[in-house]
Amino acid sequence: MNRDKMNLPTFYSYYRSSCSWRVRTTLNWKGIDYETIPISLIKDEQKTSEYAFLNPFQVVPTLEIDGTLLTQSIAILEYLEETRPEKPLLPKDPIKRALVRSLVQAIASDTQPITNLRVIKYAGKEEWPKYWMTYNFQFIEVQLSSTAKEYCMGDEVTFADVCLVPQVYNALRVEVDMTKFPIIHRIYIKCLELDAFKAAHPHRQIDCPSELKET
Ligand SMILES: N[C@@H](CCC(=O)N[C@@H](CS)C(=O)NCC(=O)O)C(=O)O
Repeated sequence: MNRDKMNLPTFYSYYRSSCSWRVRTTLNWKGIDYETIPISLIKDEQKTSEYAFLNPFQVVPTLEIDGTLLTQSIAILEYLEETRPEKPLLPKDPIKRALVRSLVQAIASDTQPITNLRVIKYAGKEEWPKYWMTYNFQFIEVQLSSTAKEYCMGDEVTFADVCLVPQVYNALRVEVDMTKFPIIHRIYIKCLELDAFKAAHPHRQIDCPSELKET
């Protein structure tokens, strides 16, 4: 292995994980090259002792960068923003930053955790993720009606978009009726025109099954 390859950040992820997608988009947006190590959630590889050593929460993603292991996708996003401020994903204005973080929390704290694999399995109800995504999207749509233009926060791409896109992908998978959320859906389509989001799409990842794979 050549020296450059050895120094690349290592990203432990699963192609369909929305939390992994957030980090992939940010790495791509900021032009940070990295190597992916797939962790299959279907095979429960996140629960093996080898992986738990890297990530005590036994979830993806984990990013090894700058000689350290980072867990929790939002902490990783913030770290990348602080250490690689070029192509920022947080606005300069403190009010706009707070609004972006509010949208991030609405997705990363209020929506994704209650629709995560382990929660769905425990709830044992087929309608569970669809119900909670629909429920939370109604409030996100209201908030976006006052902040969004082309993207979630005016015309700037921010962490709000980075978090929204994978959540919408998940919502579409469980057949949430997106006609109820025209702003969210419009932003999803718009973001997927951008290279950083496109390249981070689950169907373009090395662990994506061949029947879903896109190039
Ligand atoms: N708060 C964590 C959540 C991570 C998380 O829930 N990851 C999901 C995939 S998006 C996972 O690994 N689920 C496996 C499981 O529930 O066992 C983060 O943002 O990194």
